[in-house]
Amino acid sequence: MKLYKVKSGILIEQDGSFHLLENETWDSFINDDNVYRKALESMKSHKPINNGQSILSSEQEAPIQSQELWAAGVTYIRSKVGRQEESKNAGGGDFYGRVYEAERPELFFKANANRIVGSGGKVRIRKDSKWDVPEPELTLVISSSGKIVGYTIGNDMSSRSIEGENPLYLPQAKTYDGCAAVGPCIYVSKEPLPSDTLIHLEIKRKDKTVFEGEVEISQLKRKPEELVSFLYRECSFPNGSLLMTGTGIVPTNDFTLQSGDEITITIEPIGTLINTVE
Ligand code: DO4
Ligand code: MG
Repeated sequence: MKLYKVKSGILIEQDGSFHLLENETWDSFINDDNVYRKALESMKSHKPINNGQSILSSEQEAPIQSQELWAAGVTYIRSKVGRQEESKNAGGGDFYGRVYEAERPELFFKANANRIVGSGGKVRIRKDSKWDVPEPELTLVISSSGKIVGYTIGNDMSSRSIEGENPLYLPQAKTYDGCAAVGPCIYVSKEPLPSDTLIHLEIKRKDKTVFEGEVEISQLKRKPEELVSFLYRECSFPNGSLLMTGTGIVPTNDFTLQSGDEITITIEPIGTLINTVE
């Protein structure tokens, strides 16, 4: 079942049928350990509507309100290797290898809603950056109690030139206006996503594919619950949180994003997140 944040409320989609909840706020609906069951019950008490698709095309927003967006790093071997290469002249190579093996994962604060766009929005590259990539990441939706209640798709936009110059510049490489996209919806289900779930990234420039890659979430070095337990150790989240689980797709070192590029990330059964670079 898919939950969309739209201007007029919350739009539920299941098997092509849409139900609009106009009197619900995103924060209280999503921050619930039983959101799947609650959504099923809401579908029974709200008649199906026939203009769901048109509401989606005109009213869709990023599926986040007061939640903080955090991110995990170096959780796939490809991210470790890519970062060791980009920081080899800065003496940072060793840190990435160590965090990949360590018990404690890398977790960092990414953004709150005002720096995030939804599907169809424009992500940005920093003016003081020369080497930029999207990072397509399975993103967990977590309640205040620390339960994973759903999934969305995230793009953790990253400056490789700034992080590669010195890993201590990570917050500047990662957090700036338009630094992340999440969406298009929150996928909720009774069961967790299967381990053969694929993350697919395509980058198009003037209608031509300039990069394409794919990774299975079975390649994730850590369990989603392990990442959540570290995140919730000493931080409380009164409205719940979103946690990007790291990238397993890093374009080759000769690739950098350009203004106008279209970034498409697909994770079925969640859907597709599409953004252009401003
Ligand atoms: O270590 C820096 C950030 C890592 C990251 O964002 C990732 O692996 O996805
Ligand atoms: Mg990342």
